[in-house]
Amino acid sequence: MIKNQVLESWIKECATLCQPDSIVWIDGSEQQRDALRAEACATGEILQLNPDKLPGCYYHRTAKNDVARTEHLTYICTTDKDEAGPTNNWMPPKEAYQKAAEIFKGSMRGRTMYVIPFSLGPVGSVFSKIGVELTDSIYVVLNMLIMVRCGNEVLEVLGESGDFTRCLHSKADLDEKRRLILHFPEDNTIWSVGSGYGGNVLLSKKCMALRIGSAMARKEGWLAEHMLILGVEAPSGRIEYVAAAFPSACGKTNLAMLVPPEGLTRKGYRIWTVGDDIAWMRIDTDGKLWGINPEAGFFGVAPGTNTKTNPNAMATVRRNTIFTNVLLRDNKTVWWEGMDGDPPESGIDWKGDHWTPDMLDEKKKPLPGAHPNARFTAPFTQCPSASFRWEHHHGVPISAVVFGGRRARLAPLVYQSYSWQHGVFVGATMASERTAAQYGKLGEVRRDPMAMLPFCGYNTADYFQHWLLMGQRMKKPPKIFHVNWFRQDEEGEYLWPGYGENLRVLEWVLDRCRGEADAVATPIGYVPTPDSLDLTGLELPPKIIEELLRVDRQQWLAETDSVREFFDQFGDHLPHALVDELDSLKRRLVTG
Ligand code: OXD
Ligand code: MN
Repeated sequence: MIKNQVLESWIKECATLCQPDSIVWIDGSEQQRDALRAEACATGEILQLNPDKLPGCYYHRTAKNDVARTEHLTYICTTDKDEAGPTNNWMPPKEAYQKAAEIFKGSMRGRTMYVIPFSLGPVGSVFSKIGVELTDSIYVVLNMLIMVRCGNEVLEVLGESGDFTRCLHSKADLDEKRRLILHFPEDNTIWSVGSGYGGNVLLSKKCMALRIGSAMARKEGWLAEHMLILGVEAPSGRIEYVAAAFPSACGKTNLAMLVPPEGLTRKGYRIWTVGDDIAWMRIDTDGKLWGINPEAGFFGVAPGTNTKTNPNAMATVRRNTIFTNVLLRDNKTVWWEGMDGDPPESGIDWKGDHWTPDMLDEKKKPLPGAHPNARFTAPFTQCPSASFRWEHHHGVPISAVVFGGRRARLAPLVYQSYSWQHGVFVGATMASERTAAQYGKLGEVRRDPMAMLPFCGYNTADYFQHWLLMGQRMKKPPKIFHVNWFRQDEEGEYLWPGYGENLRVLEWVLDRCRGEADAVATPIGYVPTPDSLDLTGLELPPKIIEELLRVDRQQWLAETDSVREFFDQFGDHLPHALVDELDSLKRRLVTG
């Protein structure tokens, strides 16, 4: 095996700090994986599920205080505070290393330190980056073996001198007061301590592929985005690809795995999933944008997933899947709120307590059996709609970029930006309103530019500038659109049926990219003419369609004030081009 001296001495350094009893290299073999599963079953860290009904599936519960990403404990650690920008938590690197080292010190005593070499992207592709995660959690190892390409083949590509992202993780004592998720873009390093929850500890995902990835992408001239990628196959056999960004909890995984409604399936439409969460995109020699999904698995939210909302996800998780914080049924299968059929008569809930469906919480609401952020970790290749180009070292050409938010009134079903620069403005001002089911005040608008607010590894205003520059470097940039599946009527009823029907909107988007669909120019962008959307088989009264496509000038004028307020926090870093776009929008709203 080739030795990489930098890697070896970094492992030594981390071992001196954490003091594990032993060090085990993850080689990517099935034998080693099976042995680790057996060991974790023996300690109770995971539990094997019913092998007849869920072959190769395992169950895990996190600590009760450790069930989601902890944004308030997540930091970008750069020498200069300005570099992290106003929307990130910041800590100077020296202080961050010192604070975390106190927690890491001796944290692996009595434990094994696993060394996981991994590749984000197909091993050896120009798109790909190598990381190495050191962790004291077998659960993390087993998840990483699904989520990314791991093992010896990655070390071969790393070679003697190759660079890699240094990812150090220890569960330590899982004390929330001793939990930190630290990113050091200047050192290509991530330190995560005190958590065992996926988003905080599968360091390839949000930490490397997005936070460190976005900082690398800026330096090297590419894009690391919180986006799904899907291919739409038309009846002619032509496949075109869309990259789409939505804030968390807006149905990104569902859209990525969309099953066309019956009418469109009969016509010959088909969706190919390339990725459901992260896209890395580069400009190729043809002057176009090409993208890959750097991951190899899905880490999806289980509650709400069923054969109507996402039949492909249900098929994906039937085998070789790790379920975290769902309800464990008496027959050693799993259940979650919003799954098909009736709830089981009893089971063990995500906290490990006996559960029956009639139980109430302290607010007299039904006691959930699964945590609302319960997850499945499943191999990408098990998805029935998995794209045959997923492993392609060159990725797929991106025809359209789609931004989406959850807006009850403001945004129409879909609109197209006037230019790349206008599209960047649309992405930068993306927002969602909180629904009754969410934390915070009902209707409150949360801006989440490009769905990257919690994931941008540097100053978000500089990130906008990077997007603008990327557009200037492309001969044929993708067209940029905005969608809103969540528009409501006066009674709060959704106007658009969503799910599979969203393909009708994607059809319009791709037709526009080819210059083949009609639209009307409005102050906010091009909106479909009612008959340019293919709505055959969908009984939507014309009045509803009109309402879905309506642009209300007064509401949009109020929106421009809120955008200005949002922009103000970035001071001098905000690109002038975005202020120009805001001024132009306002002018079009007043005079257009
Ligand atoms: C996720 C998220 O877990 O966006 O993918 O929160
Ligand atoms: Mn995500």
